Amino acid sequence: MSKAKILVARSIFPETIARLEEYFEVESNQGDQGWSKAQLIDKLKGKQGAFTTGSERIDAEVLAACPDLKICANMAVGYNNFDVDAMTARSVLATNAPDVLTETTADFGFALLMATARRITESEHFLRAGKWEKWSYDMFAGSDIHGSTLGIIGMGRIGQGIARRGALGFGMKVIYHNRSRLDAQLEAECKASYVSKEELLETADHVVLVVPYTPASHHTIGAAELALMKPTATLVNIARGGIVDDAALAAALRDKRIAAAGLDVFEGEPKVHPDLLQVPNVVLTPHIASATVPTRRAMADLAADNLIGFLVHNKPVTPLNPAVLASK
Ligand code: 8YV
Repeated sequence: MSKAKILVARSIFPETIARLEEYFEVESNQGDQGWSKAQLIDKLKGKQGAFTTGSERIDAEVLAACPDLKICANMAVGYNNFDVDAMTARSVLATNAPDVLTETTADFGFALLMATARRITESEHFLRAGKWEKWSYDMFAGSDIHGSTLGIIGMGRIGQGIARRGALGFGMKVIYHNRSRLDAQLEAECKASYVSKEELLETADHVVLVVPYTPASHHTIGAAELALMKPTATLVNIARGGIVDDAALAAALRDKRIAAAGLDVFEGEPKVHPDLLQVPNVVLTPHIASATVPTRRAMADLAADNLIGFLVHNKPVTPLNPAVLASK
C-alpha cells in the first residue's frame, strides 16, 4: 500500500520527522520560512495530512483548495487557527495537543506573575544599564504574591494548575471566573471560589488570563475592565493575543491605572504593539509558556500520534470534531 502524503508546516524535531517518515511521504518546512496562505495552499495540495502549529490558519479557503486533506494535527492545545466548523463540513479531522503542556504552562504563568509583581525584568534592565549606584528603600518595590488574592479568568486545566500553585504553594486566596462553574470537588481541590468577572477584576491583586480565544472572548480585557482593577493590581496574559486590547492595556500601564502586566501573547504576534514596548512596567515574552524541551517533545509526539493514529489506524488520540469519525 502506498504511503499517505503529509505536510509538516513548521520546523520540528528531526526525530519527529523520522518517525513520521516511517508511515508517510513527508514534505516538511525544516527551513522554517513563514509561508503565505497561497504558499501553504500550494504545499498542502495533494496531501492527506498536515502537522500544524498555531501559526497556520486552516479555513474554508484552504480546505476548498485542498480536497485531499483528511486531518490537521495541531501541535498546540489552542486551536483558534482552525475553523473547526468548516473542517467538519468538509470531513477533515482536527486534533490538538491537550494535557501534555498543562503543568509546564501553569509553571510559566506563575513565573510571569512573579516576574511582573516583583519587577524582575525592569530591575535587570536597570542593573545591566549600569544605573545601580545605591540602595534605596523604594527601589523596584513591587507587590506581594504570598497571601494576596489571585483572580483567574478561564478555569480549564491550566487555570486549575495555576490555582493550585497559588493556593497550596503561596497561601493565596484564589477566585475565578469561567463560562461554567467547576464542580464542588474540583473547586475544593483548587481552593478556588467562583465570582463574577466584575467582582474578580475589582478584588484581585493579580489577574491571570487563561481563557481560550473565540470571537466571544475577544477583548475580554479592554479599557472598561482595566478601569475596574485596583491601581496596585497586575495582569498576566498567557492565553492568546486578542483576549486583551493591547492598546488599551499600554495606555493603562503608561498612566499607572494598573501597576504592571506580564504578557506572553499579543494581538498580531509576532508583532508587538509599539506602545507596549515603550512602557517599563510590563514583562514581555515571545509566546514561550509551553517551551520546555520535554514538553515541546511531548506536544510534537502527540501531534504525530494523531496523524499516525488517524491515517494509519483510524484512531486519533485527541480529536476535536469526532463527528468526522462517526460519518466515515
Ligand atoms: C504553542 C500554545 O507553542 O499550545 C498552545 O495553545 O499557545 C503554545 O503552547 C503555540 O501555539 C505553537 O503551536
